Amino acid sequence: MNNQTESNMSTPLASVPRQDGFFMPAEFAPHDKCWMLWPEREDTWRLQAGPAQKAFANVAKAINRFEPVAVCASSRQLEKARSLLPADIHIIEMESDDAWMRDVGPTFIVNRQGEIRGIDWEFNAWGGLDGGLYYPWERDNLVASGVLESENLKRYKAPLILEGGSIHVDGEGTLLTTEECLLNQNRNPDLSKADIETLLQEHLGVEKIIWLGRGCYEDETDGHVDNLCCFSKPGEVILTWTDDPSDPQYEISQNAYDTLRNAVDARGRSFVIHKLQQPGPLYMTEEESRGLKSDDTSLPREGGERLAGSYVNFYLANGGVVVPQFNDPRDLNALETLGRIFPDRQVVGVQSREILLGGGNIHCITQQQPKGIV
Ligand code: KQY
Repeated sequence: MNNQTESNMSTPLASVPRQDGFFMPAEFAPHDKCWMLWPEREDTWRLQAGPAQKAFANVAKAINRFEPVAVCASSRQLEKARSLLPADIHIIEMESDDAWMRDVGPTFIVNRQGEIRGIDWEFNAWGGLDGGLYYPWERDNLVASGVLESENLKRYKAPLILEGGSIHVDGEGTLLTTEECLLNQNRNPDLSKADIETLLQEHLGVEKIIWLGRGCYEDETDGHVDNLCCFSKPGEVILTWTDDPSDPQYEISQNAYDTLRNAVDARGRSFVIHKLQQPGPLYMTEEESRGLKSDDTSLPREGGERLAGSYVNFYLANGGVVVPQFNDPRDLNALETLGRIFPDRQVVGVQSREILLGGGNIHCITQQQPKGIV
């Protein structure tokens, strides 16, 4: 059980990870396990979160084929989570404000001696009172330390508001992010671009930061990179794509493509860029919106709104790729394309529209804990 409060949190380390020899490995490096949270918020998840809970359970089961999964659930949801998850998935009692482990969980870092530690970023619900998605978010802000405590891992507290979905690394010194998110005035208004680069370098052990412009069209996170573009291996990236010039996503993806084509990574390599055709466009239906509880502490979700659907929001498990599926004509193309990009991994699709309705997808609800490197 984990009942994290600010008063019982362990003291963070006084140093910074790079100075201690720690860096963030890529998602495609081997994992020890995958962390998730259990959805229950009725203004994010329709119909008392029932359909989302089934979708989260299906994601957990798909990942569990490749690596162990730990799911954190509130005391009110322990029984429900247990009834929908197989016995070999570990359930841990933990409070949170919603279920986005990528964004509220720790970023795990490793050193060359096989030790693992975690970074506890500051979290403000994707923008605080200036465009954030709900209020309050204190319980979310305690999840990273709760996870690290339950694993008995040392913690660095980073002086930066940052969600895990806003960064991707190649494990060889390069980081991908978007200006729309990390330079947004609703995250770290007092820090310059250079200050943010320095904090990323000191905490993640990266040398080179590739700044893409905007994230996916209508992405409510202010353009998280994990919905737009990710590494498939050092020197190779996958970018969400559309060939329809009348779609606002066209210009965004084109722009990211041009930036990537003209960039080199930390080791001086030019990028191989794989284009992954987006689904849809997809929209929330009136019926889906009616299933949500409305509340003045969170963003209203209306029928007819465009959803930021993207197949790039997949999770790389040990030997597997767990990919969003939307019952869309492009689903199969996404599975085949990813199968060609990752010939040594098994590609598994999971229906995830219910997760998308909450504003994210499979990558956003998961967080890999790497194996120590020795
Ligand atoms: O992109 C992600 N990493 C998270 C999406 C969060 C959406 C909140 N409603």
